[in-house]
Amino acid sequence: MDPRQRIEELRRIIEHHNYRYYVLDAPEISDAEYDALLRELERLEEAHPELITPDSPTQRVGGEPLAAFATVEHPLPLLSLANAFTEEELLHFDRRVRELAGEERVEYVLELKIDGLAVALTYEEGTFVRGATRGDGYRGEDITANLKTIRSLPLRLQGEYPDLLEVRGEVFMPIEAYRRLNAAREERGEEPFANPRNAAAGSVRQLDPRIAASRSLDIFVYGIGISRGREFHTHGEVLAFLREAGFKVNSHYVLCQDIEEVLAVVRQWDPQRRRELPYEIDGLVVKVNSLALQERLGTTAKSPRWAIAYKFPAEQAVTTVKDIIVSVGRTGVLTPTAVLEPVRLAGTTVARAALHNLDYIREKDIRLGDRVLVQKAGDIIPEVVAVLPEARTGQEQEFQMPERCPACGAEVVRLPGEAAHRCTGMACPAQLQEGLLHFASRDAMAIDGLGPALIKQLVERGLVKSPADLYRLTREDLVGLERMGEKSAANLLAAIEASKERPWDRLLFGLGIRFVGSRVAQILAGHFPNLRALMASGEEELTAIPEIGPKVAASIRRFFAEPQNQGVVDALEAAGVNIGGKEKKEEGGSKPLAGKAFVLTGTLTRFTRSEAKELLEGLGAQVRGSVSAKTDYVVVGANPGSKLAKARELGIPLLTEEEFERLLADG
Ligand code: 1X8
Repeated sequence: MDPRQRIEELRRIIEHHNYRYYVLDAPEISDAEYDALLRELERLEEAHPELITPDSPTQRVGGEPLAAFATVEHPLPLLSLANAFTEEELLHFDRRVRELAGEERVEYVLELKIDGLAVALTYEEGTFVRGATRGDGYRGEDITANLKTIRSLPLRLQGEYPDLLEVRGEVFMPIEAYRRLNAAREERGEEPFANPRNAAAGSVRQLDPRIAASRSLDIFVYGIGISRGREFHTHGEVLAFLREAGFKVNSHYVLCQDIEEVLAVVRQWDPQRRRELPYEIDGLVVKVNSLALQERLGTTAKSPRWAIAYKFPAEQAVTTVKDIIVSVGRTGVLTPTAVLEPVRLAGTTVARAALHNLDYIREKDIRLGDRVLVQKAGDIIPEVVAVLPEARTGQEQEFQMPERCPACGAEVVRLPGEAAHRCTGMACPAQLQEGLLHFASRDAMAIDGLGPALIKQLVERGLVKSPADLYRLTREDLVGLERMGEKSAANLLAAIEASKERPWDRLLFGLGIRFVGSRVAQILAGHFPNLRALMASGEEELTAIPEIGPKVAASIRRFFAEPQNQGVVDALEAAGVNIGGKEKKEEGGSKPLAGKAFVLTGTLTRFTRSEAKELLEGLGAQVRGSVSAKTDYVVVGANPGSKLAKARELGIPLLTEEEFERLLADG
């Protein structure tokens, strides 16, 4: 068969099975059969790259990460909905609609309000061409690449469709996927998302579509913004059309003859029933069914007059604050938590409530022993809504933040303008894993092979209590750890040994001083001959450096004033780590590439990407992730990506690996 024909056929078949699986939840073939079809298509497209089209199912998971999201102007604004919190307010909405319409009775469609992220999807001639976030309603971000990774989103429409179609919907993360994602994040020592909504928003805002692809996002569509070439008369008709076109439309919508019927259905959505859904909803949406009437009612500046969101009352309970405890997070932030007399709430027993920070506690005037009203925000994390002052006995006690870190005893500081109290100890056990990961990271000491799982083991077994302990590790310490053989142990020890010779600005960055990123560290290393000289400098000397402001200077002073941190520096120096030489670093003279911007694409044979970056930066150049008009040179290795095309388009000088080597040698 002509490959072109077979490719087309495979695409149709695969998208059909996608639809069966992801939209209808009714697969017709096994995963293995599906994979075989996809592989056949991939092979054919590999052999005939000229036949690849953006709407091919192989193109769902995009290639290169984006540098930034483009802004998209919405041709028709995405408005927010007015809210109703009581049945009374729904009746009021209905009265107003009927008044403006001059009608006795108005039909409504009642739908679920999905707690996710509003998006607009544009289809031209039935092909998905663009997806955007709501943004401020008028302008959003182009998240097409990330949306394509959602398997229930059709890349091509089925049946008869308008030539131009803009549909609206809500991207969300199913609760089960959210739980799995958070469990995996905690496992890796990453901050969990606070709720599925944030997880969905965080995933959609990833510049690398491969990350979005790994996140199990889903989408319900619920309306049309623009339809050119096809007319609809009722919202019910719109929903039926969307379903036929291949979209995932939530099945819980109900056509109601009047507001009384709406109220009856609203009452059916009790907390118990809500909890049975595999995704979160934050209310119900009531829409006028007739599109002609919608048009007549029009919109206010903020929201349509023909729709309203009914928000469920939060489930609340009254209990007592038995204690307020403080935990230290991985970044050193002290977080107070209320320990509650256990109480049943929204299907679970609640014994803790997040208090966030001291301002929050003072603002609500929460004291130990208080009777408080608690609720679940977004149905997940309990929070204290208010104190019941009438229940006070006078025995309640004001809470004080500890002055010393409960995990390590180092000084606790709160910076002006910040809500958080932080521990300043760099060997603080609460921050140790995160601190070590940063210390070993590519732009710091670049210790290859020292990843989160290994760090976790080293810390848990008490082998490493500060970054300096890394330099005391022996072969015997390492073999016997999970997934650690003789060879990897030897490699790791060699990598740790090699890191002793890093330029001292990288060590400085690796210490993890607040506000000292790698650029600030480089600037400081340009002004001080070594770490000791920096440690001995006063705030005035620091702020005399043009790029160093009072905030950074104070942070540096505070860091080195902490005995725990001085101890770590002593131990690092004793271990033989380079803390800088005697002489002040020459600036300018040896930086022949100062101010030049480089981009690397493809694989180099004689350097890893980070080596090439390091060499270039050593000569004063900047290495950027994407090509723009400001790029001076693009270094092209084997199998270059789209950056090469972009560079050609912009006429940016290209360097082969040989030319690049010569440049380094001459520099
Ligand atoms: C927002 C939402 C709407 C619907 C569901 N979930 C949402 N988050 C719906 O219409 N079923 S409508 C909407 C809006 O207009 N801002």
